[in-house]
Amino acid sequence: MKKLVIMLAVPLIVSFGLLLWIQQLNAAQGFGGDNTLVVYNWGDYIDEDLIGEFEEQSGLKVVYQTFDSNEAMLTKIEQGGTAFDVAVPSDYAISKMREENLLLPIDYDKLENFDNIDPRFLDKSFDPGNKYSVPYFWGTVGIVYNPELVDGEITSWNDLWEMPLENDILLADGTREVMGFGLNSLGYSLNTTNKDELIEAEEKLTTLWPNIKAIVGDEIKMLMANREAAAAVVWSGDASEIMYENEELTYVIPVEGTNLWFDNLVIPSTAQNVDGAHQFIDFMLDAEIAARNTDYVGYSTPNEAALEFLDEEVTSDERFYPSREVTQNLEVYENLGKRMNAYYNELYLRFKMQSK
Ligand code: SPD
Repeated sequence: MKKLVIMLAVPLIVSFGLLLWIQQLNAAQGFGGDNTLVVYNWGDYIDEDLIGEFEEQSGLKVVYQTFDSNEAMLTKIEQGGTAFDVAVPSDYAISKMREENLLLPIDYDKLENFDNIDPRFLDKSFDPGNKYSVPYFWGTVGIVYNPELVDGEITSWNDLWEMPLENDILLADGTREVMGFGLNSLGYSLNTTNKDELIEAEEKLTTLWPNIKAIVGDEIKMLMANREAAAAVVWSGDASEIMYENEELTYVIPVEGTNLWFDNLVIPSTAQNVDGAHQFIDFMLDAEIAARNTDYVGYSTPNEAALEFLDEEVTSDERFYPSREVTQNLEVYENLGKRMNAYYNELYLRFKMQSK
């Protein structure tokens, strides 16, 4: 009996201690608690005016932090040092967070605006029934290019190797994105776990180095808009933003296929302000707010009710709002498990280290 009490008490004391430690750490950093909301989002992924408006409306102080990859976000949340109330992971990262018990279920009684979401973006395999996540933006990975700087039309991943593009290509820095197009260019799945296919993709990517100018983050938009490179592998929303800055450019979903991705709002399990998190998610789901955010960020919204407030020229553009017929042939990243993720990272790092 004594043994049983100890067995039950130890995990409880450890969890309580961890919670206390997180609270103290947050307090020391100047945030956390009932009047604060800690939001963790991708860089360049919100109209920051909306944060101020939410603060005014809710009376909460928003502490806003950004990340530049799912891997960076996951590491920080897994470490547990900061108690984020809302985060914005992508599909496969959501599946991983569910597996690791890092998410709290969404209380749909607290979301008045959830019906604004187009059902097409719900109930995906990474979160059946949307128990833990609410759609934020979606899109594809493809090639944005400047027809004036390229000799011909780019339609496929293999054009990046075959067209005269020496030192003229930028790549968005992401393991899955780069390994993914290497695999797709060979006709393989971007979720493959076949090591021979992965090595072949890495070796093929290495032969692209003479054409690669740089591997970069959010600055890719500014570089492309300023004609610093002829083509870039990017998320569709970045392409739309670049094309807004420079109308010469265009975006293509390569013929071999590509990644279809979904970024969703979630509530991490260490959240200190679960009620505030729901208020924030519901605010972002409001049709007019979502439309303003979409207009500002340039990515594609899953919020059907927001579409009527957006320019039809944008929402009917199949490059950024591809139809079901197109998306059904694209692949969503799967959560490949710890070992395979590490293997993808290892190959990507090896590829990066072979830069000229
Ligand atoms: N600057 C905002 C970038 C958001 C990109 N999210 C796409 C993730 C695809 N896995």
